[in-house]
Amino acid sequence: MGAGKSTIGRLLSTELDLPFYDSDKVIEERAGANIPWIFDVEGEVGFRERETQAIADLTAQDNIILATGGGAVLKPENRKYLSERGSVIYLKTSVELQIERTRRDKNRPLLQTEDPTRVLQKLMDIRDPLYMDVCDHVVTTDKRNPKLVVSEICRVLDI
Ligand code: SKM
Repeated sequence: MGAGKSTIGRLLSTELDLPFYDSDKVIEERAGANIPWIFDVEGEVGFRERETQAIADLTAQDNIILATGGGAVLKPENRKYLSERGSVIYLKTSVELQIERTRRDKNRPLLQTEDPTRVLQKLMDIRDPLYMDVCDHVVTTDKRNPKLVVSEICRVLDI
C-alpha cells in the first residue's frame, strides 16, 4: 500500500502501449461496491476470495500491465498465478513513505486504525518475504520520480 503501484503501472502501460488493470478496481467494478463496503459486509475473507478470482482472470490475459492489491501475495494461488504467468516487479518503499502516501485515503480498511504505522510495519514484516519470493525484480520507489522508476523497470525487464 502506498508504494505507487497504480501511478507506476499506468505510466508503464503508456510507455509500453499495453492495457493497464488494477485488481482493486476490477474487484470494485465486479462487486458494484467499493473495498470498504466489501470488507464491512464480507470481511477480509470475502475480499480475498474476490481478489483471487480477479487475479486468476486477469493473469490469464497476455500483454497487460497489472497492479495488484498489497495483500495479493498472501494466498499461495495468487503467488502462483503471478509468478507463472508474468514478470513480477516488487515496488519497494519505506513504511514512512507508505504512511505519507496513504494518510488521507479512506479506501484502505486495514489502515483505518489508531496506529497505521504499526499496522504497516507488521504487514511489511509478514509480506516482504512473500514479495521477495514471488518477484522477478525489486525496484525501489521511495522519493523517486515515477518516470525514472518506469525506466528502471524497462531496463530490468530488458525491454
Ligand atoms: O487490496 C486493497 C485492500 O485494501 C487490501 C490491501 C492490503 O491488504 O494491503 C491493499 C489494498 O490495495
